[in-house]
Amino acid sequence: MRGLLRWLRAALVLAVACIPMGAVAEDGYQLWLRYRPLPDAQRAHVPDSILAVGVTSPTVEAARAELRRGLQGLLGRELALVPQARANTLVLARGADLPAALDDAPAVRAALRQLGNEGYLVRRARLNGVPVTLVAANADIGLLYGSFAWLRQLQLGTPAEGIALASRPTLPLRVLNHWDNLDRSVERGYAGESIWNWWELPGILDPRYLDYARANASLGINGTVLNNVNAKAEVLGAPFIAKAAAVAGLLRPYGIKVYLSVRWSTPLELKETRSADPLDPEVAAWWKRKADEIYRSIPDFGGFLVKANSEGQPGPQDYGRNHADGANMLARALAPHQGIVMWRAFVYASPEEARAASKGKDAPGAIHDRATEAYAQFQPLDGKFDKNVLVQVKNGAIDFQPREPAHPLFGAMPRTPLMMEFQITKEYLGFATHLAYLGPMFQETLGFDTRIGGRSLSVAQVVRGEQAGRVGGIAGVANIGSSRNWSGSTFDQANWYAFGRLAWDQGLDSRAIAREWAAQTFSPDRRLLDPVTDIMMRSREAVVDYMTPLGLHHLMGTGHHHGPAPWVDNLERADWNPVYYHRAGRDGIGFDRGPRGSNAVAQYAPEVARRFASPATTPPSLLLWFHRLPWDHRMASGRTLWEELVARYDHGVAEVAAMQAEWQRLRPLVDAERFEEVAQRLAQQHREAQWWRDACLAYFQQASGLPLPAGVRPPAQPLEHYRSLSFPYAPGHG
Ligand code: GCW
Repeated sequence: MRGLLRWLRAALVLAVACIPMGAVAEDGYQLWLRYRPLPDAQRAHVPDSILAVGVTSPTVEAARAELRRGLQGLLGRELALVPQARANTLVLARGADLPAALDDAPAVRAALRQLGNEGYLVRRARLNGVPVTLVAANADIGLLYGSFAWLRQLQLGTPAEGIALASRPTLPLRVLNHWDNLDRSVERGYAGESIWNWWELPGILDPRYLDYARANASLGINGTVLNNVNAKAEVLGAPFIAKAAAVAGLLRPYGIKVYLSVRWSTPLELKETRSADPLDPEVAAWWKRKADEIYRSIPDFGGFLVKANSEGQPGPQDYGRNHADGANMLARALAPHQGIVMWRAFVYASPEEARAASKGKDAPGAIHDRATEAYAQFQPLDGKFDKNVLVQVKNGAIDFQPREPAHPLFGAMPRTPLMMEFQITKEYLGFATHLAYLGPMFQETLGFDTRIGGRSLSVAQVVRGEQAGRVGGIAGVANIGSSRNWSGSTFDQANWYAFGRLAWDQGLDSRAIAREWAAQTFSPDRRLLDPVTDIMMRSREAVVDYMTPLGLHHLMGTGHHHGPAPWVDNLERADWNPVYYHRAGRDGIGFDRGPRGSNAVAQYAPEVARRFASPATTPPSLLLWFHRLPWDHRMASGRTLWEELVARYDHGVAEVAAMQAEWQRLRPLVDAERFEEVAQRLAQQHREAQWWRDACLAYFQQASGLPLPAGVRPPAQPLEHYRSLSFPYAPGHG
C-alpha cells in the first residue's frame, strides 16, 4: 500500500513537472482570444492600468473585463483600475466624456465624427502630459469593439506604441443564424449539440453563453437568430420567450440582439386563430399581440427571420398571397418596436411545377431551372416590401455549393434592402472534417460585379445600399455548437472569424484575415504564419476541384449531403437529383443556362448575361454551371473538357496531399494537441477527396463512355461500390 502511494506521488510530481509553466491546454475553447504571454520585446508601453472615464455601464464593464483578462494573459499581470492616468494607462472614454486635459481632444472629436455609433478610435495620446493609450468611441459598444481591436493588435505582435486604429462597420446588421432546434439538435451542425440549452434555460445559464458573446463581440457581430429557420410554433410560446429573454439579457452588454425564426402557421398551430392568411385581420392582430408580448420581455428584441413557402414550410402562398403580403404583415407587428423582418428568398418552384418538369415537359429554350425560381418569385416584388423588411438572399441561386456565381437577385432588387446569407457551417464542403477556409468564397461573392444600370457595383455595395440607399445586412449560418472547440475543428473556427470580419468590413482581404486569425489562434511567428495562411488560401479551391470542378454543383449524397452521389436520379422532385444538375450523357455535360437553355443568364444585368451566355467568355470555374458542352470541347488549357475534368479532380486530391505535407512540417511550431487534431482531419480529408474523385470519375466515365486519359489512375473501386455506400448516421441531417 505504501509502495503504491509512493508511486502515485512520484507519478504526480512527474506529471506536474511536465506541464510547462503557464501552459494552458490548447483545446480550442478560447478561440482567437487566447491572450498568450507577449515576448519581452513587445512589452514596452503596454498599459498596466486602466481609467474608465464617465459613468459606467454593463458594456463598459464588459470592455474593462476583457481588457483585464487580455492583459492578464499577455503580461501576466493584474490590470489596476486607476482614478488618474499614469504613464501608459489605457483610457476608455466616450466622445462626450473626453477628459479636458487630453492634449489632442479636438482631433479625437473630429475623428469620432466619422465613426458612427459602433465605430472606435484607438491611439496613443497625452493626458495631463502623460502618454496614454486612448480607446474612444461615440457609444459604449464602440468602446467594447475598440478594446477587442486593440487586444487583437497586441496578439498580432504589433508594438503597443504603434497601434493606431479608426474603424466603423460598413453594414449595420451583422447576424448569425443558428439552425438550432429546440431539442438541441442542429440542422447541418457538425460541432455537437446546440449551445443553447433550451431545457435548462432560463433558470440555468451556461457560462459558455458569455464566451459566445465575447467571441462575437470581438468580431463585431451584433445579432443572433437563436433557432432554426425550419421553426417550430412553440418557440413563440411564453416558456420559450422567457428562455430567449434570458439569453438576450446575457448578450445585451456585448451589443448582440436576439432574433427568432418564426413558423408562418404559428397562430393556427397554437389554435389561437382560424387561419394564417396574412390579410386576415384576426391573424395580423395575433402577430401584433405576440410582438407586444415579446417586447415586454425583450425590449430590444431584433425581430423575425422567416423561411416561408420553401421546402415544405408553410407561408402566405398557401392562402394565395405573396411573399410581400406575408413579410409586411409581420413587419407591421414589429414596426412599433423598431423590429425587423428578415424574409428569406430561398424558395423554389411549387411541387406542381416541379412535377411537371420531372415528367420531362421541358421544351427547348424553356428548360426548368431551380436556379431561376427565387428571382421569378421575388424580383417582381421589388419595392413592395415595408421599410423594416429585408430580403435575405443566399450567396448563390442553388444552395451553398462549393462554388456558385452570385445570386442574380443581388442585381435585381434595387428598391429593397437585401441581406447576404452565407453558410459558415460546411454542409456542402466536407462538414467539420475537411479543412476549407471560406474567406475567399465570401470575398468572391461580395466582390461580384452586378453591373446594375450598367455601372460597376459589387454585391457588397448593393447590400450596403450604396446605389439606392437601401441598407441591408449580412447573415451567416453558424458553425457553432457545444463541442469543446465550438466549431468542430480548429480550422472551422477561422470561418466564423472570417465571416465576422467581413461582416464588419467587406473590403477586408481574405488572405489578411486568414493571417490574422492564424496569428491569434497559433502564434504570430512568421515561420508558422506563412505556411498556415498558404494552406488556408488553397483549401477551398481544393474542395471545389475534388468535389465539383468547372462549375459542377449538387453532386452530393441525398439528405445528409455527405460524399459523392452524381448518379442519384430517383428522388421525388427532379431538381433534388444530381443528374438534373450535371446532365452528363454520351454527348456532354453541364447545365445550359444560356438563351437556348433555361436562360437563367437573363436574370443578370445585360453585360453580365452576355459574358455568361457564351462558353468562350464564361470563366472556366463556372463553365458547366452555365453551359452544357460536348466532352471534346476545347478548353483554354488546350485539353478537352473530359481531360480537364479529370485533371481538376486529380488536382484537388493532390492539393490536399500538399496541404497535409505542409502541415507535417509545422509539427515543431504547433502544440501537440492541435497538431494531431488537424493532422488526423487532413488525413481523413485526403481519403474523402480520393473517394469524391474516384466515385465521380467512375460515374462520369460511364456516362461519357470515354477512357481515362493516359497515365491517369483508375478509380480504386468499381462504380457499384460507390453507389452502394450508405450513411444513415451522418451528422447534421435536418
Ligand atoms: O441547404 C439546405 C439545407 C437545409 C436547409 C435549407 C435552407 C434549414 O439542406 O437543411 O434548411 O437549405 O436554407 O432553408
